[in-house]
Amino acid sequence: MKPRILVSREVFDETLALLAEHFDVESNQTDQRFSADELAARLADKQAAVISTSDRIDAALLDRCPGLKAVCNVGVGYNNIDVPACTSRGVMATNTPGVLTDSVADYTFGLVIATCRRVTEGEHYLRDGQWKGTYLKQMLGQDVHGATLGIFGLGRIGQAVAKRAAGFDMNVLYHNRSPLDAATEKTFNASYRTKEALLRESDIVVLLTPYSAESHHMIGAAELALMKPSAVLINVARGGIVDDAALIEALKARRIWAAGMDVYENEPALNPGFLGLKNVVLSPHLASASEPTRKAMANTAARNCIAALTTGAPPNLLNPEARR
Ligand code: 8YV
Repeated sequence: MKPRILVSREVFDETLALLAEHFDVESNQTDQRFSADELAARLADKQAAVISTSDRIDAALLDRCPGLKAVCNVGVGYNNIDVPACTSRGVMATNTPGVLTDSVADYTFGLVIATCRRVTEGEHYLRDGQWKGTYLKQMLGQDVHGATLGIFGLGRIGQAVAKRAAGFDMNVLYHNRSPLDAATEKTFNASYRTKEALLRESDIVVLLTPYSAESHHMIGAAELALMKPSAVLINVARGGIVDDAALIEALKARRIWAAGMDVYENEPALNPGFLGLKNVVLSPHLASASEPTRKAMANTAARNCIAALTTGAPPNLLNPEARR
């Protein structure tokens, strides 16, 4: 009898076909997100799950699913998974690093340009019938080329963004918990700064750090007050890294020039204070959403699931100590 698994959100047919070679698959192709209670009920008789980054895997759920051996995220961020709780119960947890790096870096640069050059504001202006012709001082923006780019989190995606910045002749600063080695800094032409110095010196601040209790509200009113009034903040990491209410106040008061957001606190129920502002670009968590990349993510999660229940050694295992 094949192991039984759950695919908690809609995936591609090729992903389902790959999984069906190994498992008895229950899949949520209607893509209606399960409540915590329904997710636990559906996992109660499963050995593994391919899940989305919006599915919360915590101790309470795991205690209702004693047969679970692996949870496999379709995504690189895994703050939705209580990994220590998985480990203590012998449940392997995996993610999908690498396959989405360039798509997220591309989108990040698109959000930088759209925010600095007011692309979406211009489109709304035109669609609303306000455009009566061009004039010299119309919708003036900030230049991206030659600007100082400050990256919070110079990991895989941050380094891909730094590579793209070279093409725009940008000065790249970064902040990590500790400085990278000189060779890596040289490769990406990036200079380490403390958090405060990066905020003060950057024209464009890009957030690419993982979400954790440590990074919760890493950017709040005090940090926004350090930024230049002409500066732009870009969040493509996770909702919660920015105190959205503080950001809204800073945007209203023009304490910073603009923001580009792809993730939000309590998404999809983002703070309604964003909706009336013109100096913010809002996108619905799309940074990895190219078709090839989302297929690669789903298939990577599937291969992690297959390996977890066959060899016990999934390629992207977050908690090796959980292996039984
Ligand atoms: C989402 C992401 O997972 O990879 C991540 O961490 O945030 C995104 O790629 C996306 O919503 C996939 O479902």
